[in-house]
Amino acid sequence: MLRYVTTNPGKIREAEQYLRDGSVEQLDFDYTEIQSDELGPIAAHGARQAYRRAGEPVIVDDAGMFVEALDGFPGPYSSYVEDTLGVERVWVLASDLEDRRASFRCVLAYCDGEAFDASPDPVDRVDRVAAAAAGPEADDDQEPLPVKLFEGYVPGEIVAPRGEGGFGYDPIFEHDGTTFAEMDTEQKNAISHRGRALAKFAEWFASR
Ligand code: ITT
Repeated sequence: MLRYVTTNPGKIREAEQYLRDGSVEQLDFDYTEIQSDELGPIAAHGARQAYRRAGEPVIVDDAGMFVEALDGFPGPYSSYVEDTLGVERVWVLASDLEDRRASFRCVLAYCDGEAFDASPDPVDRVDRVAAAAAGPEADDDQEPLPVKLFEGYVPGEIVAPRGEGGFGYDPIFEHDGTTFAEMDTEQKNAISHRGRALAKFAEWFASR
């Protein structure tokens, strides 16, 4: 059984459209998020931790909204900013900007304890936490758990909140005139960062 490791049921609703027939189940495990300016290492570290916990194939996804004129803020800190500032105040901050271009990005990390072929999608082989714990005397030949990464991106614009669907930043993210919160799951998946990453993953996973 494939476990989608998240505390966010919204992610599961989206993932189920790609991984049907009860092949994926939520594992509500709040893995420790390392701090990084990039989503990939955060997701990869979460996948290693979750795999060690579950002992079964796992998917972890790390996502965020990046506002261009704010140098990508909140980006990898989207979760912290949603919990502290709140999404409406992110809009208030951005409403002063002339350039309101933004994007959503998602990196989906898969780990089942086995090795992978390289490309086309990157394989994260650097177990940063284990390396830091082992210190400078670490044995460089020791293979960390490989994690396969699948990325998705969607451009859009930050707008005043609209819509009741979705979760997180969806009400303030508009793509082609419609916010993600005004779309149903199928419409959002067809264009979203997570949908794109899931489509790549589902195709690869089917042949694994
Ligand atoms: P897990 O870490 O347990 O999976 P989370 O919701 O914290 O749950 P992320 O760390 O990936 O997931 O999300 C970072 C933030 O970005 C968080 O505030 C989410 O609400 C938001 N977010 C992620 N994907 C989103 C999406 O598709 N639409 C809107 N907001 C999203």
